[in-house]
Amino acid sequence: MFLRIDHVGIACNDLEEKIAFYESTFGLTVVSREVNEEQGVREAMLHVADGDGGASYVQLLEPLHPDTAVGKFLARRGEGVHHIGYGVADVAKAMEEIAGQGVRLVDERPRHGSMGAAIAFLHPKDTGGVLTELVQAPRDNGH
Ligand code: V0V
Ligand code: CO
Repeated sequence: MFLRIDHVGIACNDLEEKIAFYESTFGLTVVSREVNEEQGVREAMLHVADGDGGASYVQLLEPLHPDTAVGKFLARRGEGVHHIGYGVADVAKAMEEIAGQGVRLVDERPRHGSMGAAIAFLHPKDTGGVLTELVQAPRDNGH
């Protein structure tokens, strides 16, 4: 079902500071920056590698407000790994198959994600404490 790890989402307090760290320490390059009001984040994608199943990224996430998914996470746990995003060919199909196994979906329908992707989250309480995201990249993205 999964084609690749599309991205690892990392919660941070200061996006620009963390971008500078990832660029200077690991030599990664920012390929996209977006504000996603629906998800309550300002985020940047940094390219890590290209594989057979498509590219993989680190996604740095800064909350737009304290009362958002990432804002609450930061208040409770501090900075660190927030979610894993897996690449899938068909997000609606993957949602249906996974829900059929009894895993709760956070989203009833796919949402708008970074770089034109269609995304959906699975509830961390049903996935061993790991917030899990399904990512269907757009066709023109080389995936
Ligand atoms: C919360 N919990 C987590 C968690 N966030 N566990 C593991 N990883 C996380 N990231 C746990 C938390 O410790 C609580 O456990 C419980 O879930 C309820 O937490 P809460 O703070 O009361 O929060 P809720 O219930 O209001 O919301 C939790 C969910 C929410 C997961 C439903 O964060 C959500 O809807 N997330 C999906 C959207 C999202 O994260 N968007 C930002 C990334 P205890 O203490 O009760 O045991 S946007 C993105 O990735 C984009 C745009 C992209 O990739 O393109
Ligand atoms: Co994500």
